[in-house]
Amino acid sequence: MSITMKADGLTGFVTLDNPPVNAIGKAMREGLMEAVKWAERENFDRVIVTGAGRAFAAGADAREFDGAALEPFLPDVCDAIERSFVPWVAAINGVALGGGAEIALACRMRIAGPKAQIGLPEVTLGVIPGAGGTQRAMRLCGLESALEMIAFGRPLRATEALKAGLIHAVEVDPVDAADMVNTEELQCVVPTWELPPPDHDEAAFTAIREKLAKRSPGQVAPLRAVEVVEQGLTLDFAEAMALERATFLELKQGDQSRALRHMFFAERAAKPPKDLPSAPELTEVAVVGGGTMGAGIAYACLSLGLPVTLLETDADGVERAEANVGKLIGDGVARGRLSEDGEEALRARLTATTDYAKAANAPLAIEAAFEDMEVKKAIFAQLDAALSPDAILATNTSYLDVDEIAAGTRDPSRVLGLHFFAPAHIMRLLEIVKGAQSSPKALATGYALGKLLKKVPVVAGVCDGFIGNRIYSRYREAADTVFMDGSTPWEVDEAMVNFGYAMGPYEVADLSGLDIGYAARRRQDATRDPNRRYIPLADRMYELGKLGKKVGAGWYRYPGGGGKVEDPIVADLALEEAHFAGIERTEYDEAQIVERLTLAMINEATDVLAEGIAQSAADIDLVTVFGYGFPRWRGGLMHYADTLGVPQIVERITALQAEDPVAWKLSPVLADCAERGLSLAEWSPV
Ligand code: T1G
Repeated sequence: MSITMKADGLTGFVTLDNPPVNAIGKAMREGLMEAVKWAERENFDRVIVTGAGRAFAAGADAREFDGAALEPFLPDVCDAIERSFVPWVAAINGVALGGGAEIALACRMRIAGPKAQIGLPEVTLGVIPGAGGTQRAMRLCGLESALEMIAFGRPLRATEALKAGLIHAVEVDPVDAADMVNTEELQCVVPTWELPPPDHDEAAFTAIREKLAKRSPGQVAPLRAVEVVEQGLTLDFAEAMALERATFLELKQGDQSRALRHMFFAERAAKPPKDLPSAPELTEVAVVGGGTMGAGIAYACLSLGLPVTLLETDADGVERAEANVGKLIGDGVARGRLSEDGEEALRARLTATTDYAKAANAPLAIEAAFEDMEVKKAIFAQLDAALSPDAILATNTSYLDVDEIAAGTRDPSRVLGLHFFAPAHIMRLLEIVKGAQSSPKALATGYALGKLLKKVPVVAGVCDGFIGNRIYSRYREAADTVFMDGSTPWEVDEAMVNFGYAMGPYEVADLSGLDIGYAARRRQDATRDPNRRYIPLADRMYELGKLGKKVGAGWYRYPGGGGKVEDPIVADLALEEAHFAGIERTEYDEAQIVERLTLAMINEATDVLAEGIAQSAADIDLVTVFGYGFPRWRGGLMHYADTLGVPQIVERITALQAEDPVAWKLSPVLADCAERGLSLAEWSPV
């Protein structure tokens, strides 16, 4: 499918028709080229182009980007539309993104429906607009709006686009409205390319570059897009278009675009397997525990219209739970996400109680109580008794054994883990932990909740830390090892921020609280490999009461006012411990820090893959990006590993074994990939 053409009097109707969102592939470009010729043959007084279904057009078909560009190229299609003597009117019925917006910008007029959006999100795929967006947008809406649109890729709503000058009108029925435009008026509209470019505005370019340095550090495409816009101001249109095209073609072959496209499609592939049964209708949800996580989960469900029974142990607990949810509602109102009515309706859907019978009809219960096995088993026994035998019982535990929890219930097949990430109503990752006996119906229910909450669902097997926390624990261990052997926490954090994380591991630990890591390490004492080097620095911090930001001091000091300062006492701690351990400390440079922390994660992640805890390398990419802040423009941990290349990784880990053969024991999957000449994305057990 590509486009349909229909004549009605002197009007030609062209409909972009490539379900589900009218991505613009070769066939559609050919169809549009044909439509231009058809309209001229028929000597129409206008062509009205619109989209079939819910979208106008989602942009160029990103699946074509891996191969060589195929003619007709989209910029040529846009030029043909724009220069035709038959004027085209874009009736923007839905999202017009990337190439979809560029087709609209090449039309003589643009009329949008009230729900339409127009955007140039190419940088989110690591490229720049490649069909005139960098040159046409600024001619229509001026430099500042165009730079903002292109550099950050945020689409404009119809009313915003009208205000910015990108479109001529917002109409309930844009096709009808386009049909009623006066022909003479239409003929008088100057084609976009003939409009003069805006004057150069140094302040605008300085401002956008400063914003990009803060919001998109490390990303190449946004800066290149700004460059092409700036150069376009002084080039003639054709030269500017050639520059834009060359830049687009160069970037689409680059690592960052490949990584961002990988993430785009991996996120959309995170769907329930086709053989899962349909899930029970989620008419309501029970949540056990109204603490930070429970309140966040409850609020997420409430916000999507689900009634929630929030179960607590006593009246105080109920009061605290209501207050915690109330705070989230208040935040929602303050941020304008909740209207007055919305707030009232949401509060009305919440029942906080100690009475489990109130949750009797819930098809799903999510336990989010204290991370203690006995506490959880007691709760599951109550849920078992109070809810229907068909109800699915989920635990939000972040590391406890889901199978052990399930074993305490009458029917372990209805138990699974649903591991949310704090803040539960914001973080998109949802680890669906599949117990040994979790039924397909239980899994389907987890997916259904994930879809409802717009989460990125990833199935994990049962082990300590499932996928994400297990990999993260190696990241933390490697960081503490580098700290012990030579660097400071702030040097480690700076290295990882420059690698692309929003925050380094020490600042993250200070935010989440050092007591969490301490409890995890104590839990692992009994099963830890006695031959594995143990770094005591985080324990020392705990013993010193340096629990992080919440107490004003952790790896950093927080003197008040929001900032953090390096703490020489912490740096000295490593000197002291290293001295006791007889360690000759080494000054690591940034590259060495990044290498150690990323290779430690990659090595552990390939074990996670080997053991079937994760079902694919792409799933590990989703977990690391959506749950732990791995830079999306590096494609997630395993995609990044494949850009390094398995042979290089094996060589470097082998070299590091000289420092510590236990910590750097090579994962069998890495060895297997090296032997079979496979990438991690290609690996599967033979
Ligand atoms: N290319 C290929 N497939 C696409 C696609 C695209 N641009 N957009 C969506 N799909 C697929 C998607 O993979 C999924 O497939 C299905 O459509 C539904 O998508 C020259 C170079 C439009 C807001 O960056 O933002 O134009 O999983 O699940 O939630 O300058 O899709 O069903 O098999 O996301 O309703 C610029 C990307 C491209 C927009 C709809 N365009 N798409 O969201 O559905 S580069 C974009 C989106 C470009 C030009 C440049 C969203 C959406 P499947 P979905 P949705």
